[in-house]
Amino acid sequence: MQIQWYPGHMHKAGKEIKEILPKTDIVIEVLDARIPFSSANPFLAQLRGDKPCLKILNKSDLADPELTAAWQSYLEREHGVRTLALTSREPDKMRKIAELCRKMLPEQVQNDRIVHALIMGIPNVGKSTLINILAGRTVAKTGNEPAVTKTQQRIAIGNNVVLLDTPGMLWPNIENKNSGYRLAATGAIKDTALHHEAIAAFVAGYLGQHYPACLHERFQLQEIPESADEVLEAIGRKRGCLRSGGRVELDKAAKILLNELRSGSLGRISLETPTMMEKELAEVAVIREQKAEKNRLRKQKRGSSEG
Ligand SMILES: Nc1nc2c(ncn2[C@@H]2O[C@H](COP(=O)(O)OP(=O)(O)O)[C@@H](O)[C@H]2O)c(=O)[nH]1
Ligand SMILES: [Mg+2]
Repeated sequence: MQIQWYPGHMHKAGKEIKEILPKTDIVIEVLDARIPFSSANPFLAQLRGDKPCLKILNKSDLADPELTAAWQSYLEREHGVRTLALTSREPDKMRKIAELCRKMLPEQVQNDRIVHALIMGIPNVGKSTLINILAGRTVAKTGNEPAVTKTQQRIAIGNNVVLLDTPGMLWPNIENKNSGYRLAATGAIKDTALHHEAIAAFVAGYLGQHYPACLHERFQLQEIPESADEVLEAIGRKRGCLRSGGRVELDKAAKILLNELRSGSLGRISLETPTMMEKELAEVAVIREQKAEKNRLRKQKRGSSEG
């Protein structure tokens, strides 16, 4: 799946983050708990350096609690990283963020200094909702549209902690093909009509492998077909998405499956694990190396033909 992010946007966001980072004590990275790898910005870790980082696994009401716990311990293996699994359904728990930020910065607290926290994350992970809950009033616009231009805000959230809301935008993990599917499946990026069926087939195949019980319960599938396309077709058949002649209307089946996944009707489902992430990162590294090698060869060839 091809997702276009303009290099100009990336460059601008990177530049803004570099400017603001020295003025901050801690980074709060908001992730989608269902896809903590795919919803992370791949360059943030690098930009952040050794600045402490609190990773919020947000929308945890929609994620598989067991996998969320696994992700938390995995992510916390990194030095300076702490995690919290949160949901806007439990605003009181969200308000613990300020307290944890201070705990992570003993020096700041000892000297009675204000803690400046930079809150970041890709569109649609629930940043604005979280900020409004922490601020105790509406300071950020929520909704599905990512705001492209936005001015920097400073928001006091109690406990002597001030939030800095990033302008510009962060892009998700797009180098990995599966991450593209997961981002589209969760609604983090727009799915066009063209990709609808492919995204739903990806989800159907994944559910067949990792959540067969959900397919049994929700769609009464007795046997789970081998291929992803067949799973989607079986779902469509069970839901009566039939054309005259008995053919399954796949587009309709796709919409049903994606809607039910996104709304949580299928239950609490996570779409990736730390093991999957490590495997995919290794695959991406190989592809990247192959591309670089091809480029080198092409340049060599050009060089020798010119010389
Ligand atoms: N289920 C669920 N939905 C959430 C949660 N937080 C935010 N949302 C929804 O996710 C969408 C995007 O939220 P928003 O705060 O605008 O995300 P932002 O783009 O990161 O600022 C909205 O429809 C919110 O209602 C959550 O914890 N659980
Ligand atoms: Mg927002």
